[in-house]
Amino acid sequence: MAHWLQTLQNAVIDGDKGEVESLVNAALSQKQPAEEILNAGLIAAMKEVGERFERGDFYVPEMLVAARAMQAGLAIIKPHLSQGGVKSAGVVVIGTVKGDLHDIGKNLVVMMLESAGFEIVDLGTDVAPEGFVQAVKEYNPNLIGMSALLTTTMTSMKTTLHALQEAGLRERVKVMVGGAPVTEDFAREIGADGYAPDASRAVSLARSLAAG
Ligand code: B1M
Repeated sequence: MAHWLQTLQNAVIDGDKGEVESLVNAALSQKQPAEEILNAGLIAAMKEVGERFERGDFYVPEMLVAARAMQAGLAIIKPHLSQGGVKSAGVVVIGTVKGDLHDIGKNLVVMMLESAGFEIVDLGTDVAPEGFVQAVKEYNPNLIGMSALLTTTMTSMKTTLHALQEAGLRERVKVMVGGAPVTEDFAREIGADGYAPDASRAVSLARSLAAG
């Protein structure tokens, strides 16, 4: 692995926000591709953070500072991922489901969808089924996107789909789901319209769902 990537990963893992910011800026000024900084630098580092947490080498505070450092890096590369000036590809209401506070992956999906020309209504984290229902009434989106990072909160996706059905809104929107524990099978089982394993595939899925 290139030395600068290893250094960037270490800075995220150590939760050194200032160092992450200066390393991302330096990489961009050396014309390193934003996608490589994102995937091989920031995302790879968060994977390592998760593995350390699983092994018991890291606790919640370390995860939290690493997440803050990653978000700082994301904010810097955001404009470099955008193509800008694209006409609206559709409206997406998106949120992390009830009980779940993880938002880095969801924010990344938002960023990529924005770059692809979607208008986004971001409901944030810990969004109850009623929150999604209300947003469909208010914004009349083409799509709903739900993110979950915990096995315990995945079930809230099913509850939300049920709430949409109950409110008579299910036919009005397509629903896509994602997040580390979510699978294609799970998506099918709960009756979602699609599943994407990462942010770039979320864009192709959103395009095909919005077109259909
Ligand atoms: Co948490 N956490 N966490 N955590 N955390 C995980 C998810 C965990 C896997 C760590 C581990 O044990 N290895 C584990 C879950 C175990 C499980 O349920 N299977 C876990 C746990 C247990 C917890 C707590 C319960 C810990 C505790 O308190 N004891 C607690 C729960 C809090 C809550 O939500 N109620 C908790 C808390 C936290 C922090 C707050 C400290 C922090 C989150 C900060 C934040 O998000 N603002 C945190 C972090 C950082 C993680 C890890 C380390 C990293 C998550 C991340 O940001 N990944 C994570 C371990 C891991 O995932 N390796 C872990 C990077 C991100 C780019 O990837 O989110 O997967 P991801 O998103 C991807 C795809 O999944 C996909 O695209 C994204 C980009 O490619 N995607 C979608 C995501 N959403 C999508 C939606 C789509 C389509 C694609 O369509 C709509």
